[in-house]
Amino acid sequence: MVQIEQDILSKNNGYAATNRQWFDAHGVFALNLVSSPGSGKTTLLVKTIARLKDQIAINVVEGDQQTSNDAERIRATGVAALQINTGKGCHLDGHMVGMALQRLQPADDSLFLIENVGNLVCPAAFDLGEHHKVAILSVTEGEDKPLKYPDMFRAADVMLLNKCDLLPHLEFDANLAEANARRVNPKLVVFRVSATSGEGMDAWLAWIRSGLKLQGVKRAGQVEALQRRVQELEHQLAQK
Ligand SMILES: Nc1nc2c(ncn2[C@@H]2O[C@H](COP(=O)(O)OP(=O)(O)O)[C@@H](O)[C@H]2O)c(=O)[nH]1
Ligand SMILES: [Mg+2]
Ligand SMILES: [Zn+2]
Repeated sequence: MVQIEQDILSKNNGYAATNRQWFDAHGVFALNLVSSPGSGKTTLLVKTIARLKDQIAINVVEGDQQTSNDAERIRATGVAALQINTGKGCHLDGHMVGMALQRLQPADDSLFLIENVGNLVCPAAFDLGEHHKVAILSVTEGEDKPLKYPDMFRAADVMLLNKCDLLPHLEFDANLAEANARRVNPKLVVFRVSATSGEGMDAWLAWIRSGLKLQGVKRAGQVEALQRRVQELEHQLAQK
């Protein structure tokens, strides 16, 4: 069993590495949204897209076991979305995202958003080639979820604490939830948001914009390094 698992994961990592190289070569910023079902991934994506789509080209991959409901919700915003149905599967993998890239053909310097299958367990183990996993925890799920599903909160670089508009009606302790998440991952960046009221969304959008800018700078750096290498080679040839 362990051997099979290792084989599957190492094959997946190969696909993921290819995806990441492609993203980096094109200045595309890729995020993988992971959470339990119903924490608000699709709602957050719709609101995020509505705020960014006039300035940034965006493509979306939607993962669910069945239905294309979420892709339809995304397409209603006017951006391209591809639905992947995993059937019995409970996560997206690197190969699926590679196929989606071929279909969607994202523009250079665009934003690529992946909504993973709602599941706090195995999407943590599957690299899709994204730059960051973004874990969504909603305030109706309990403060202890980062402790119960530590792999996911360790694999993520960002946590969106969603549905904060409901806090006045609940006994949820947002500080405790954040502390629990930081216990498993001290470097976690946390944004408290509400997809429905819009609170906290500015900071999340600013984080996306800066990640996208960094991708552009990295790509420019790659181009410069290549140009320098070509100059060096030409210089060497000229001396022969
Ligand atoms: N009160 C509140 N409800 C939300 C918020 N975000 C999402 N929801 C609701 O939570 C439910 C599940 O949202 P959805 O985006 O489909 O979650 P997903 O399964 O993670 O994609 C829907 O009924 C949403 O309207 C929020 O910030 N506040
Ligand atoms: Mg969804
Ligand atoms: Zn799975």
